[in-house]
Amino acid sequence: MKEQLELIKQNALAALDAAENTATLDEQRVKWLGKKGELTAVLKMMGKLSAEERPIMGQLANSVRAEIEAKLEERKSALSAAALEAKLAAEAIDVTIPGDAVSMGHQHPMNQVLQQVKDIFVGLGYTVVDGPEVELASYNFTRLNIEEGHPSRDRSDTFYFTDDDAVLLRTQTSSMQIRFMEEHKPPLCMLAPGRVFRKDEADATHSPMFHQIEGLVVDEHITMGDLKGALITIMRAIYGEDAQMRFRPHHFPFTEPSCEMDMQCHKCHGTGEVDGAVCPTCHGEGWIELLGAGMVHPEVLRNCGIDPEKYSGFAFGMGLERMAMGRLKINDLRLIFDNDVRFLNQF
Ligand code: 2NL
Repeated sequence: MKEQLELIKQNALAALDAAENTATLDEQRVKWLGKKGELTAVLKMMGKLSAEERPIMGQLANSVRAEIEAKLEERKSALSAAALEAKLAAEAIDVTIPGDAVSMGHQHPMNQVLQQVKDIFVGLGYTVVDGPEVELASYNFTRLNIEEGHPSRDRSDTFYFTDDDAVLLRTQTSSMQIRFMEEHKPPLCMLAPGRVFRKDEADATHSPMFHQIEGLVVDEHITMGDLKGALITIMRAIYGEDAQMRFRPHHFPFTEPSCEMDMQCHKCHGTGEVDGAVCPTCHGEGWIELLGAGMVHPEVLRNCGIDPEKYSGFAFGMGLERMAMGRLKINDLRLIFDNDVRFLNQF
């Protein structure tokens, strides 16, 4: 019996030493120490021993069990340490490997130009205001001295919401300036940039939605000279100190007198020719139309509760896309709205 116990001990310890994972370790535990295990089988034979032998063998059996249990514990912790080691090695992250570059977006080219223009006007003391795109015809047309029946109010040109043509998508940001004059009394100096809507088929120079920037200054003794001075200052800030401009007489219902301002063509420098051919940018004109402006019509001031005998003002309006196209040399308006990153990334 002593030999049997010695054999169990040697075999068990050797088998446990050889166990490569916790599953095998558990099988071995059952095999040697379990209810139907080798050690139990030997213990069952204890009854056959003499009274003197029994405590000696009992003690030996207990020490064999204790040794096997100790070995089990030792192997268990060795295996779990090895498993942890392997897991750590497998999941190791090299924090020094450069990451995937995140490509940063940037402001849309049109918003870049808008921001520049706003900065310049804010520097001159203008207040930038925003307002509703769904507007009343009263603010969009009537109070701007655009009478009912005027061609610009035509249903084929304007997005109306109601059958009585009272509610519409604003066709110009002037509606904001009317609202501003209702709330504020002169002196006032404001800028109204925003989206406007007209029923136009989209082509290289038209879009049913585009952006406008309008400005308005009202105070005592404001003259056409102030208008010209303001516009020349602003255009030099945007296009450079040597920018050449000209003013031409024009007509708007909401200003009197009215004018348009042209910028000398940056491509042909006013000659209308490039390499002996008609300039592709200004089509031989030598000038590019940039904005409309004028002295606020007395009727418009009166419509806003401002006394035209005491106050006068100037106003101007320009298309932001047209401005961006000129500044960034973009030849098709639709590119600005398509938002193809191959286009946007060029700016
Ligand atoms: C253009 C012309 C213009 C105005 C807008 C205006 C606003 C008020 C009173 C008088 Cl509240 N005028 N705005 C004046 C002249 C021209 O825009 O061609 N825009 C793209």
